[in-house]
Amino acid sequence: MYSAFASHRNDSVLGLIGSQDSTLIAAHPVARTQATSNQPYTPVELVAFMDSLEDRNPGQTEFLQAVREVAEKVIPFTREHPEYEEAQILERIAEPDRVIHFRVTWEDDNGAIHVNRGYRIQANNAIGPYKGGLRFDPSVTLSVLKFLAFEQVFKNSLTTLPMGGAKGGSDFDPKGKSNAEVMRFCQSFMTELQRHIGADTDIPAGDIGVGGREIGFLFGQYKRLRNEFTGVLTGKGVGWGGSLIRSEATGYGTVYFAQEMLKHKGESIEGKGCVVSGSGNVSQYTAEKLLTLGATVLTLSDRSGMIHFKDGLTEEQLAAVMHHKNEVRGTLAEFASTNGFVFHADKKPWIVPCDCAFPSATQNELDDNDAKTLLDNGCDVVSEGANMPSTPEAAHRFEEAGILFGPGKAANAGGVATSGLEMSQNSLRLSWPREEVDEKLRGIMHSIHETCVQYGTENGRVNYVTGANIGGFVRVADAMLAYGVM
Ligand code: NDP
Ligand code: 2IT
Repeated sequence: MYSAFASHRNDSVLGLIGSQDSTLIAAHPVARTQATSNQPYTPVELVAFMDSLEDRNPGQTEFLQAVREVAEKVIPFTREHPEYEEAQILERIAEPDRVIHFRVTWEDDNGAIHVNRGYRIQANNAIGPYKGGLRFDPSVTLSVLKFLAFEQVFKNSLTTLPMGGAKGGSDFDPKGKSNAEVMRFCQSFMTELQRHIGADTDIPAGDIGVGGREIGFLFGQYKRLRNEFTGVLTGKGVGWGGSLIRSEATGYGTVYFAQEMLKHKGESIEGKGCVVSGSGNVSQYTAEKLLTLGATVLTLSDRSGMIHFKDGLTEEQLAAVMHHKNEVRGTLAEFASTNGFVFHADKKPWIVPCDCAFPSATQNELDDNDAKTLLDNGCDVVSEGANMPSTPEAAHRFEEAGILFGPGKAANAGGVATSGLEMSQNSLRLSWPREEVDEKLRGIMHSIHETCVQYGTENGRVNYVTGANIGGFVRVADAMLAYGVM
């Protein structure tokens, strides 16, 4: 019986049974109540589980959303596998092992002092040391990082590599800061974080607002404070312990996953019209791989709005966008105006008719209306480069439509998988050639697809949300069972 969280609200389903709600009394434990039209049936156990979780984590909307998506799939599964239910595995995964919260004080170029918040959420290390990115963005909150750390547990499990789940970051905004300011912030951040991480303990990497520049400053400070050159961070430069293909890996992997889904249906990505959101690391290499494979890239976007490349993005144009975003650190609005592109301020790519969509910017960037527009326009492949970019309503709509919908924890796992390969190379003290890393990345994306097929095939069709959530859960759950009660 769900849920064994220590505190229950009085009006939870468990409380309702035998008291106020006759529908639920009659329904418990097998029948289901129905939510809004495009949502799946809600088992009573799910309501109880989510009520308890909400009591323990009030207001943590992103975290609750991420856990709910997993619980919708895992709770019905654990009813058929009572060993997981009895051991309260899902409740245990939904409570991070450790939440580290610290002050980051730094000085700007004018000598003014600033205070930011730093975090590291160590969610679960059942199958390997904690592993996951760092995000520097003003939107960072405890809830956002807890959702990302929770997702990471399942994603890392799907890669088959030995990595637990974590996430960290700060509400620091690198935009508009000088290199020296970013350096001082990173040094201050690492001065505290270094106590909590290590090559066999917890290995951070990049995410939104944390790229090669930030990883350099962070790694340099770790090395200075600890006097050791170890694989404590991934996404390092190739000349100082980084892996070839790591920069490209998330975007490439998201396209490889779309290829796998299409191949399973007897189709190919060649010639498909694709919309890509964002114009950062993941979006850039998603676009690059799509061009290499003969697909057409119709859009890129950022916080300022969207460019619609009516004739398809060219390799030269992509190189120019990459220079503008990575070196100039400017907006797409500026890029469009200096390069003669029509710019759609504050618009998202989902209005552009396409075959495939690659949401690659941030969480909840694609809502129910956007999903409806995409489906109405004939889009039948969605491969999520970002973490949780589709709102629950949008994700349910894709699932119900039966399109090829690869959720982030499967589709974007190529990034962390290649981080795992970087860790292996660091341990071996050697570097693998580009082709070898790319081949391993392809193999991992293929195996994630196989796992989704294994756990997500329903009536002859693959539900990738079901497959990814259950497939990711089982490996972590089995390890936790082996360790006993802790
Ligand atoms: P970057 O910082 O390199 O790029 C982020 C892009 O998304 C930028 O174009 C940014 O716009 C845009 N963006 C961010 N927030 C918003 C917002 N609120 N509204 C509109 N656009 C926004 O980050 P990454 O490419 O590394 O990460 C993108 C996504 O992919 C994230 O969800 C991340 O968690 C996920 N991811 C990243 C992995 C990695 O290896 N880097 C691995 C797996 C998932 P602007 O340029 O204006 O800032
Ligand atoms: O969300 C993610 O998987 C990442 N940001 C990459 C994490 C990593 O450790 O490479």
